[in-house]
Order: sequence, then C-alpha cells, then structure tokens
Amino acid sequence: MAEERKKPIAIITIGMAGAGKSTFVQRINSYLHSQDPPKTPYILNLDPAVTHVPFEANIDIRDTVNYSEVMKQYNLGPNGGILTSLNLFTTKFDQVLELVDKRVDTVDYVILDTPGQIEIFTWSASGAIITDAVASSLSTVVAYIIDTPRTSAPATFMSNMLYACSILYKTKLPFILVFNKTDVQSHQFALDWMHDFEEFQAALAEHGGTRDAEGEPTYMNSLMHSMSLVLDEFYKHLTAVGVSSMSGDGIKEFFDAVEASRETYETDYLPELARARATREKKLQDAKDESMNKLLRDLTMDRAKNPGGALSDRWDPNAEEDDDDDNDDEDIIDRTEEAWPGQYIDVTRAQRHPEERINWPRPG
Ligand SMILES: Nc1nc2c(ncn2[C@@H]2O[C@H](COP(=O)(O)OP(=O)(O)OP(=O)(O)O)[C@@H](O)[C@H]2O)c(=O)[nH]1
Ligand SMILES: [Mg+2]
Repeated sequence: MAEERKKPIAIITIGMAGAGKSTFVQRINSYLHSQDPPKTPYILNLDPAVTHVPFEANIDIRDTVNYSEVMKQYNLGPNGGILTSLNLFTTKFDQVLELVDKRVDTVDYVILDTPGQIEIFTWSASGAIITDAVASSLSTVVAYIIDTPRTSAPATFMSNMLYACSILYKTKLPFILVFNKTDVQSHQFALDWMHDFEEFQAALAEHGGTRDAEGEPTYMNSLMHSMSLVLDEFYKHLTAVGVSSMSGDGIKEFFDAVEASRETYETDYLPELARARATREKKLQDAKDESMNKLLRDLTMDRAKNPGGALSDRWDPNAEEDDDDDNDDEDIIDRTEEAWPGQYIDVTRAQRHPEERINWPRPG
C-alpha cells in the first residue's frame, strides 16, 4: 500500500535584492517536476513589481493588484508601491489560503517567492500576516537565499547573517541558509566561518585594518567581534546548504533539509505557536476580568455613597418573571437587519402573532 500522503510543506524564500530568489524558485520547480514520480509544487508570486517571472505561478499577486496603478493612485515611489500592493493583497489572503487548502491533498510543496526588497516582506505587517497565516496552517520553512560571491567579505557576511538572525528570531520558523550561486564561488568559506569562530576572526583581521593609527582596535572591529559571538549561538539553530540555481547543484540537499525541517516545525514551532495563542487568550481574559472587577468596585462605591438608592436597587421577589428576559447574553444589534434603538416603532400595534389582542391603556 502506498504510504500515507503527508501534508505539503510551505517554503518561503526570502533574501536580499538580486540574491537569486526567483531563479531559485524556478530551479526547485523544475527539480520537483523532474522527480519520478513528479512532485507537485503550488507556487505563489508575491512580487508585484516583477516584469518577468521565470516560473509559472499558481497565484500571482499581479493578477490582483496593478503595481504601477497603485504607485500613481497613491502617489508613491517604487518601494511604497510594492508595500502598498502587498498590503492590498494581504486583505484577500484568506481567499489565497482557501485556494491552497483545496490543494493540500494533491500538492507536495507550497512555494512563496517574495518581493526583491527584503525589508518589505520581513518588516511589514502584511509580510508578518502572510507568514503567520501560512505557518499556522502548514508545516513551514524559511529559505534564506544568499548571494554567495557577494558575501565573501567578512563584514558583508556578518551583516547578512545578522539580518538572517533577526528574521529567524522574528518568525521562529525552521530556517535554511541557502548559499546560492555556488557555480561562481564555493560556499566553503562560509561554512568554515560558521563552524570555526577563530577562523572568522582571522578573516576579519586580515580583511580590514583591525587597529587604527594609534594602534587601538578600531570601533568596527570590536563591534564585529562581539557580534560574531552572538552569531555563534545563532548558527546552532540552522542548516546551511550551497546551491547553484543556474546548474541545479545542491538542490537535492536543499530538499533533504526541507524534509528534516518538518520535525523542527513540529517540535519547536507548533508548541511556540500554542504558547503564543495561550498568552494572547490569557491577556484577553485578564482584561475582561479586570473590567468586570472595576465595574463591581464602582457599583459597591456607588451603593456606599447612596444607601437610599441601593435599597431600591433590588429585584422585587414578587415581581413576575419575564420569560423572554432570562437570557443573560444581550443580542448584538445588526443595523442592517433589525430595528435599532432610536428607530420609531409603534409598539401599540405590534403583535407577536396575528390573533394577539392587547388593550393598551390610554394615558390619563
Ligand atoms: N551565476 C549564477 N547566477 C545566478 C544564480 N541564481 C540567480 N542568478 C542571477 O542573479 C540575478 C538575480 O536573480 P533573480 O532570481 O532575479 O534574483 P531575485 O532575488 O529574485 O531578485 P529580485 O526579486 O529582483 O530581488 C539574475 O541575473 C540571475 O540570473 C546562480 O545560481 N548562479
Ligand atoms: Mg525575484
């Protein structure tokens, strides 16, 4: 019997402009199609400004929002235009999730390509909403694409790693560092630096002046030294693979890492998600309790101040029970469907059923 089909894994590709995100998505797309039996990806393009997408997207943000129109209409520059387009698209993201949901039994991977400007996705509300929405419905992994040849200077390498680090801590999702363009330069130097702190320090010393004219360590150097100590901890939490989106090298290793991420998602992310939800619900409950206590305190104070009023403020045990009123929850009034307070209703003519005859007493 065929083994039970697993739910798809969502891969969110993030990376600096030009790191090769779209080329990478195209490469993994063709890799999946070439498997035997072929694996089916479901691809989302979230870059509204791209003119040519090298893969066929199942859902394309450009079908929903017109980036250049948005720029014109809201008087925005290119980045504001991308951000606003993404915001507009996010308002409909529930529909995207529904569409994805319909495919969970036939699709193996859901792949998201994000806009070129990394901060638009990673530091915007819509990026966070999209990431959280995907991650709470599917096992999800972040593929952080790095332009390897452009990251070979120690200072650039570190700032790129710090950026990755900030995304890891923000999303708390399983994370794969994808050193792309290994056809141009091998990513071995990066692995060495990540595994051996001393080696990175040596590279730093060699690369820039570590001492200023007076022979003191430069500001930059001591900053980088302490930063690299932070990163040492960070490296323990992730997997690094080298790939070439041009030649296809390393793509299999990437998918091995993706499959392994399923476990991290279940052991680390899901409990974290449950914790975050519980905290949110507790906060809400606390706020409700607090306002209830406040109300009760106010009532007690009122009664103390006005004992006469308090005496008459009691239920009359002899009063007839009103059957309609034993429901504690007040119905919320929907103005579009029901009469609302302030709308004139001639209650003297209102009947609960056609036979009902009520003689309303005339005033006076
Ligand atoms: N040599 C080499 N070039 C690559 C590789 N991957 C991407 N490129 C090139 O890098 C450039 C940028 O690639 P894209 O895929 O557009 O990068 P992107 O991150 O999607 O770019 P934006 O979305 O515009 O930020 C293109 O010229 C690609 O041909 C690779 O593995 N090797
Ligand atoms: Mg792109």
